[in-house]
Amino acid sequence: MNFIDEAFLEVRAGNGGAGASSFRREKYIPFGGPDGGDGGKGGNIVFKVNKNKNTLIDFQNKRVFIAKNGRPGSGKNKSGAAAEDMVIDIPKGTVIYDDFSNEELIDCCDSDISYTVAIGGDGGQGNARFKSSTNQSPRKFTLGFEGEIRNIRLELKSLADVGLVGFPNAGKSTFLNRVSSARPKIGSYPFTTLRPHLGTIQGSDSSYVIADIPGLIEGASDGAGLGIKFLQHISRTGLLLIFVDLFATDENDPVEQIELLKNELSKYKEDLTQKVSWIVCNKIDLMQESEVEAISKSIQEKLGINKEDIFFISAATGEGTKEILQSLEEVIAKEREELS
Ligand SMILES: Nc1nc2c(ncn2[C@@H]2O[C@H](COP(=O)(O)OP(=O)(O)OP(=O)(O)O)[C@@H](O)[C@H]2O)c(=O)[nH]1
Ligand SMILES: [Mg+2]
Repeated sequence: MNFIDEAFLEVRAGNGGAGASSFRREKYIPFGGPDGGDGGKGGNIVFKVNKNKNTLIDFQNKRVFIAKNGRPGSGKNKSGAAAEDMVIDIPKGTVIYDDFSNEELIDCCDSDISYTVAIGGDGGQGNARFKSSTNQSPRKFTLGFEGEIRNIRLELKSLADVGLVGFPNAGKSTFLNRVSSARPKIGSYPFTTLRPHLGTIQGSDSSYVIADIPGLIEGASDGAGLGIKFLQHISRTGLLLIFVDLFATDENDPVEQIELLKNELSKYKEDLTQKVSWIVCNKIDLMQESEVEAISKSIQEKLGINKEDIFFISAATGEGTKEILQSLEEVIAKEREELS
């Protein structure tokens, strides 16, 4: 399945139905009054969160959505029927923007609410409404109003609790495979992961979601590699795990990797270095214990990062992963408690 996280749509609410111009015609009543009914309202365009959806793929081909028009009014003072709303299902975490002004219209976090984005036009008035003391038989009626037309952009931002960031090959996907039932592809080449993957971790008391996103490289904020657009998926996570490849084949030592990554994170529009982040040094199975000690020290000293915020693991063997999960569960539980 392809992961589509952006879509451009044109939505057209329905037009209102026209009012009717009609006169009562009954046997033995020669001058029946006006009895044209009003037109019905056009359908709204409504977005609704559907828990079973997790991508915007449905919108890849279908880009224009048109709600039905209201029915016209008719004689005998009958109003036209209002059109039903057109309801469009979207995944939780979709943000809707006006594509012209770029204004954020709606942030669809809540699954129980419908979000109206374009309003259907009101129906026109039938001639019965125009009857007055001076005009007993008006022919006048009005047409329905046009429905709103909007060009919108949908952007999907995952609602994960934890985001994994790191250079390609650092072992982010290996980690997610190990700790959750998500199965992102693992490969010994850079950019194995081309789209975000979400994994649910079942803790002892609660569960939480980790997002694995494609690797970042130096210059990603200027478009290098796959760029930084995937950072939108972790812009809502409370916590970042910055993955360091202890066995990186290029020359970047752990301290340099962290500096480079933080630099790219700081260039994202919502400066992501403001988030709580922990350092996860991966692939300790390939290292000597003394090397690990030295690396931990230099991260603490050179970057001023607390010892408790640095983890050493092997995603491949599972060593150290339990400790991270435990710490994650604790802080997430605390965070949720504060929010509730
Ligand atoms: N020895 C060892 N190898 C590991 C470990 N974790 C990952 N690897 C290997 O490192 C390579 C990259 O792993 P991935 O999990 O695909 O890395 P990634 O960070 O998801 O990479 P991208 O998706 O390209 O960003 C694979 O060949 C893994 O088998 C580890 O703890 N120890
Ligand atoms: Mg990967």
